[in-house]
Amino acid sequence: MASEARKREILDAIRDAVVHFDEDQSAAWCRTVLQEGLDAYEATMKGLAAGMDRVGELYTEQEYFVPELLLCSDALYAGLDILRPHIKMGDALTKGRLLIGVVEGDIHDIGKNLVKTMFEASGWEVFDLGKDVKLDRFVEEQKRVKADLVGLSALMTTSMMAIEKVIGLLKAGDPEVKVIVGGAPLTPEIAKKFGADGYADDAVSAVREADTLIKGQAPNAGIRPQSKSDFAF
Ligand code: B1M
Repeated sequence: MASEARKREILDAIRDAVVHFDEDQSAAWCRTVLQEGLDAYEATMKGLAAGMDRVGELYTEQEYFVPELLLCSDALYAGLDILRPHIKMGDALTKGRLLIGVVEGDIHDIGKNLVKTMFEASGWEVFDLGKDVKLDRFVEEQKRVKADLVGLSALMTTSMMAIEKVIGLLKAGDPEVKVIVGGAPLTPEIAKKFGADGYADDAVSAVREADTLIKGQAPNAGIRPQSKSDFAF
């Protein structure tokens, strides 16, 4: 097992590979994670996602622009492809079916894909509608799939307004449907105001929240204040 210093070195190298949009290095260091027995989820969050946090800062500082963001995303995915099959959830949680997508007007799907990965790693069956999903499509697909839970993601203050509309449409069609929401601009308070049943600020807590929700708690019972990760505007 790697020492703490070696672990830090590996996580920093993954983060830097994402920041410097170096796909080869990202993949190589993620292979090192597996070879040296580090936790794949920790490497995803503290290496790959941490890199994307730094990229967000560079974008805000106008050091990076949209083309760099896209290249950094490619580097993140090069590493995630290697780590994803090794991500496991430790707890024995309730299994169910999740329908998930990023709402209309929003093409940010990295966070949604991490949430999807954690649900799959926990044994859930996931129906992924992708990104920039038309509001009606959530309703149509939910009628078809009859998932235990619908997950809505948004990364922008503008696009998150669509979440309230989707929840309204979903609940008009089926008042019993349970909806969990997340994404950097959302908070537990906004989630509650939009009529969501659950909220989570990261992929692991999303699975835990889902567990609480489908065990038959009252609407909004799952929503409680959580710490927000940094969200740079
Ligand atoms: Co852009 N972008 N982007 N972007 N982008 C942000 C979001 C922004 C905050 C950057 C900034 O200004 N500082 C800003 C939004 C500002 C606002 O809110 N108003 C922004 C902007 C403005 C834009 C464009 C408009 C830029 C332009 O074209 N001028 C454009 C939008 C186009 C559109 O969507 N219509 C745009 C485009 C892009 C790229 C395509 C280049 C790229 C996305 C690539 C991709 O996703 N495939 C991109 C990126 C990479 C970012 C930043 C830098 C990083 C986002 C990210 O992937 N984070 C972002 C800045 C930032 O966030 N600091 C930014 C890493 C990821 C792991 O975290 O997504 O938060 P996150 O997911 C977390 C949690 O939020 C949570 O769990 C996840 C894992 O822990 N979570 C859930 C997410 N969904 C959940 C669902 C749940 C539960 C939890 O339940 C269902």
